[in-house]
Amino acid sequence: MGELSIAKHVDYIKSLDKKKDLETVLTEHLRMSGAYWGLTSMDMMGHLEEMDKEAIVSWLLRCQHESGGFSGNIDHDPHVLYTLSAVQILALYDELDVINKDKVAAYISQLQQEDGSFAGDEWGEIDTRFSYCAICCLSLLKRLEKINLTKAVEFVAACKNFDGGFGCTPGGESHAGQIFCCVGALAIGGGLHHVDKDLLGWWLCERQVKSGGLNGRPEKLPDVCYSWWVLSSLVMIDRAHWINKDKLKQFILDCQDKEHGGISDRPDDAVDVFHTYFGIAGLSLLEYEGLKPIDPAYALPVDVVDRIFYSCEKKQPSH
Ligand code: GRG
Ligand code: ZN
Repeated sequence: MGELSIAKHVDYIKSLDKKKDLETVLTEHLRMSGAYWGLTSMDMMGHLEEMDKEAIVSWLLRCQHESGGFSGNIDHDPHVLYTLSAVQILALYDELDVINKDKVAAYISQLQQEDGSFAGDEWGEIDTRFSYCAICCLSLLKRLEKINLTKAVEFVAACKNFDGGFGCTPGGESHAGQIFCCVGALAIGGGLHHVDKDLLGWWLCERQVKSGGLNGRPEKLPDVCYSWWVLSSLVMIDRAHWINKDKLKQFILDCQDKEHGGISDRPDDAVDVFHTYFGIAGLSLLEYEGLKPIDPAYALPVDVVDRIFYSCEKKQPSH
């Protein structure tokens, strides 16, 4: 089996900030999530301190709006997706106290709808991705009491399908990305009993194809990012041993650009920071040597999550 080229991936992520190519311009609006993917990768590889924390946190704070929500970049509109990424970055840096947590919580709670679902922003699109973002973010801020958690969990449970999977809204097709969001939201919100673990575990492990990679739905191509969406879900329902871990490890390693660093969706495709993060996060779940372990529900290194929930005097976690 090949090796993870950690030094190359560290250089690749460090180079991203300086790049001014087309891809950078096209993804400017989601820079907050890009920063979360890059910084979390650096932390898992043990190189977070090589990034300019002060500059990152001061840019991040300029992305916060009067409403309390964060946008993907300065002068863009706030969205719950970027609000979660901003909070995750602050959690990585142990700087959650620099924001007014009540204000962020107020932004998120006004996105909750009567049926328990969440809109992503003021335009009102509903999606279980936003339920996950809201629940994960409020849990990290220790402000879950600011929403109706019972209704939030019920809405996610209502998105469960006959095949054990979950979709964007009730009746929506099962997709591994939405399954991560729903299982993660249920895990954090105390609703994992709504999951049929054997049925969902079966559907998820059927996502592994011949090459060892995982796809997101039946008949689709494998893609490195599903190493996260599928495997984190399997870990949360205690069924990770139902896939061939060595073959998945090999598939991820085969997607590296060993010369310039970075990981792509499939072998020999162009690399990007999204797939670099999900490849490394997948390997972390597979307990790859030299990587920090990652929490499957919070999508943050376990030590970061432990610092938030266990480092105070309290004996019990508050999530
Ligand atoms: C903190 C990890 C973390 C996530 C935040 C945004 C979000 C919450 C979750 C996104 C979940 C999701 C829907 C992931 C899927 C992304 C993806 C690869 C979509 C592609 O879908 P298709 O149908 O591609 O275009 P396939 O693979 O089915 O051909
Ligand atoms: Zn992908």
